[in-house]
Amino acid sequence: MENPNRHLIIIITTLVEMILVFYRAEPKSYTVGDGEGWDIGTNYMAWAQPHNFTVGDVLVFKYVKGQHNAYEVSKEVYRSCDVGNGSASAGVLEKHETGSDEVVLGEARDYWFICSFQGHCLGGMKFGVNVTFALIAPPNTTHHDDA
Ligand SMILES: *[C@@H]1O[C@H](CO)[C@@H](O)[C@H](O)[C@H]1NC(C)=O
Ligand SMILES: *[C@@H]1O[C@H](CO)[C@@H](O)[C@H](O)[C@H]1NC(C)=O
Ligand SMILES: *[C@@H]1O[C@H](CO)[C@@H](O)[C@H](O)[C@H]1NC(C)=O
Ligand SMILES: *[C@@H]1O[C@H](CO)[C@@H](O)[C@H](O)[C@H]1NC(C)=O
Ligand SMILES: [Cu+2]
Repeated sequence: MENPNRHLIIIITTLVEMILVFYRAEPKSYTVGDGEGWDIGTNYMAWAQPHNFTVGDVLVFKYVKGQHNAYEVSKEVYRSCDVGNGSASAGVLEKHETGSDEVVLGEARDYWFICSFQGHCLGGMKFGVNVTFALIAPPNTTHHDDA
């Protein structure tokens, strides 16, 4: 005998799953370094590490304009802290220098950030983030029919 509520249950379950998916996908804004902002003396790799960044999230760099900057760079420049002549071919992809930079993580890839002021990158103003699609790990709904 079929449970008359079966279809209702399926509809509710589907709605709940959709709500969860949209909730997970909602972009978040992160202030780099939290209350410390973007400055010398903070371990930014340690700051970034526990976060799961997803496409659409925003990084906000807060610092005194003219004393720091936030360059998005290649992995090589992140490693070496050497921005060369500062061009794209030297590995500098984007320059943010307003003191309140909102950087949208628009793609699912690695992003690398440094401050290009002399000694600041070597002093720790550098980190990378792995940005993934919000839906890359949906609830495990693997079916076993084809086993
Ligand atoms: C990040 O993802 C991992 C693995 O899916 C999870 O264990 C961890 O709780 C997540 N961290 C945050 C801050 O959501
Ligand atoms: C900047 O340096 C790169 C190599 O790092 C070079 O390919 C490029 O031509 C240089 N650009 C300018 C404008 O000097
Ligand atoms: C992202 O993850 C890959 C694979 O785990 C790793 O090789 C890479 O260094 C990570 N990038 C960052 C910015 O942590
Ligand atoms: C999903 O569940 C199946 C069976 O329960 C398991 O073998 C598989 O490893 C799970 N996948 C993930 C990503 O957890
Ligand atoms: Cu700096």
